[in-house]
Amino acid sequence: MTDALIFPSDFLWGTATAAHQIEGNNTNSDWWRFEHTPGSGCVDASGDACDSWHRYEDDLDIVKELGLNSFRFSVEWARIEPARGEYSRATLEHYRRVMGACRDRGILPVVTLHHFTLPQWVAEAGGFEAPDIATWMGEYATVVAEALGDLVGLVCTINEPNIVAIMGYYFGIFPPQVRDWDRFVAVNETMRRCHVAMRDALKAGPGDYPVGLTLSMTEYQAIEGGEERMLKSREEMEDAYLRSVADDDFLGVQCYSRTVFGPDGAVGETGETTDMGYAYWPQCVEHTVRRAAEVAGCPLVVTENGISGANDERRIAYLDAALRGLHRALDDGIDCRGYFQWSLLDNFEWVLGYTQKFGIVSVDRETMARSPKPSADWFGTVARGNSLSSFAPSTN
Ligand code: GCO
Repeated sequence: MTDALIFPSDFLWGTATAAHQIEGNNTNSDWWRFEHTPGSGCVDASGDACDSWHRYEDDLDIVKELGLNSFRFSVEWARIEPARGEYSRATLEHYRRVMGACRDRGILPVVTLHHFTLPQWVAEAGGFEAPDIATWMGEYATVVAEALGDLVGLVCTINEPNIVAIMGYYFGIFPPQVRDWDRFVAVNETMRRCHVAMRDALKAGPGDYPVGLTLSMTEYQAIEGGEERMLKSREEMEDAYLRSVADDDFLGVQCYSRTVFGPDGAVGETGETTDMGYAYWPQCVEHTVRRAAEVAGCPLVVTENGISGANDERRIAYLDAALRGLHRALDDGIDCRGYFQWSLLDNFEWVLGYTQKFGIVSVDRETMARSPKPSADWFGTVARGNSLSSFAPSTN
């Protein structure tokens, strides 16, 4: 028996999703309104998504059958607090049922409180530029903690605050479609305040569970003359956040690829790319985990990693290479406690709609039938064995 690569005995193996991308009919959110706004650039409206609001037990049965020990999903602020100070007990009870269904299947619920979407009342009041946004998010976290704190396993306060900031306030692609570096920088500062308000609210509530934010990271690289622009972007998108989380229970590291900078900013890829146009770059996991460990200094969890594409063999090769890199980092003593593949299901990929396939399970857009791909079986084998064989798949 050749030496397999063994992961830590209590390592978390899961897949990640998000409410707006899988539940369906999140009609009170800013994204629902954005998707139906001419000029938004949205390819599709989210509509029924994967109907996971109703089919979450089907999803959890798959997670259990694969032998994964955890599942990352988000709860939806727009459903929980549809109007300022008005909380839906029915919605909170629904999420208790989802978490109970996780626990009944021996699955640790890893719950995100904010994953890109806002209630329309918050967006109308200025969103992440509203003076009271940190207070509102802290109060929202208090309500969630009181209702769900006894059932959650890990809590991610804000998913990729840096992406919400850059996509919404600098690139102008996400709501509110602003293109202003200074406002982008200010929103990042606000995001860190919101995270602290939510973290402290959660810690003050019932239950005892790790709390952290999840950060979009990339393997930053520079070609001749690109160093300055690369460092400026990395400081704003990563380092300012990494320096702020030292006292958190964990940091969620989320990465997909690399980003190469030239003198005028990011440059296009010349090698193999995924359907998102990202470089096929599984090396990003080892790189970002090592960098996060060095700068942040708190425990880590890889809370998102994967690729979009119809070629499931390449997905297996990517995941295998990514996990080998993660294992090298673990071998060097880096404290990473889990890996969540993005995503369980082919789902709503924001402005790109249903054109992207990140899932290890496909979803029939008409019938909503779930069909695990070979990558699901491969990933389940890795998770159940808590190990990688010593030989990589031939397609690496
Ligand atoms: C993100 C979000 C996910 C995306 C995934 C694929 O990291 O952008 O957390 O909602 O769907 O990353 O792009």
